[in-house]
Amino acid sequence: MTALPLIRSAEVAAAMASDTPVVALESTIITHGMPYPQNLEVARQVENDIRGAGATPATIAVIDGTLHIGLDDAQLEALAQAKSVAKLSRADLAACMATGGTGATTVAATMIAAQLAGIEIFATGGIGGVHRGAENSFDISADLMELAQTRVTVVAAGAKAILDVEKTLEVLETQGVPVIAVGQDSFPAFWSAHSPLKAPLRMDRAAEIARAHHMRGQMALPGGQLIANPIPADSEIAAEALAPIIAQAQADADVHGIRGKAVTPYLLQRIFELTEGRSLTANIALVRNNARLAAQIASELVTLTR
Ligand code: PSU
Ligand code: MN
Repeated sequence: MTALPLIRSAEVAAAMASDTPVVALESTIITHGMPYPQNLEVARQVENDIRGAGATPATIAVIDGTLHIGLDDAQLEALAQAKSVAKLSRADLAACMATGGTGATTVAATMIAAQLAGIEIFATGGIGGVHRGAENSFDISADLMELAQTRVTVVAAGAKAILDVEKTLEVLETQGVPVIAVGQDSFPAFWSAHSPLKAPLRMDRAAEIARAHHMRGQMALPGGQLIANPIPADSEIAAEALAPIIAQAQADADVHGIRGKAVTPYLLQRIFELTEGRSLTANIALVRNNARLAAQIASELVTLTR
């Protein structure tokens, strides 16, 4: 039998060998979520935020058929500059690897890769969810079903208003995914700290989040937790300011017949244009904030499992 083509970077392998905390990072946010060169700066910054908080970053991507757990700077740069890199979710990951392809991993695919590599905590910006109009399009991100079956805790800034947030929370509840707001009762709305919806659960400390993750493992419950960490107040954009912009982006997507995997990247790019870059500034602040919290959770988890 041939071995699974999975390689840990030297930094990640050393961290895991010495039982120190590791945080997984996705790569679709680099290739499809932000424009070059900010995407490269952010990828580096987020890695350094995690190192600064005492953990080791493991950015995940498929390069020439190999699943890489941790990228070096040249690999990060190549991904950040690449045009037309595949966006890999659960459905595409194995096929890409089997055919020697190169692709960026979404939340769902990054969770699968993290679990294969033995990494339990993952930081990102926003997860995919139930799109507006899903009652007609059936567009529901595979990220939600992944959270139900793969035991990785994902730190995100809630769900963005390009999604139907209420339906997204309903699907997560049906799938048995704990949704935990950090330090507040409301479910955060990505670019804004608060949405009108109450989060099902609330925790105020990284140690509690780590304990809940560990408890699920002890109970052999499959699936992860969604940690909804609000954007720092000084970086948020008011929901009222964004509402018309999101409506415009959605209308443009409909006019241009954008479907399937292209929907999320299209909306993100359109909102970036319509806010003249303000959406990106906020996005960067919240991803870095999530990375720091994920590093703390990973550190707490190490003390529980050592
Ligand atoms: N939301 C963001 N930024 C992103 C994504 C979502 O704010 O970059 C990416 C993530 O990789 C996520 C994916 O897993 O989009 C979801 O895509 P889809 O809706 O096609 O499942
Ligand atoms: Mn979709």
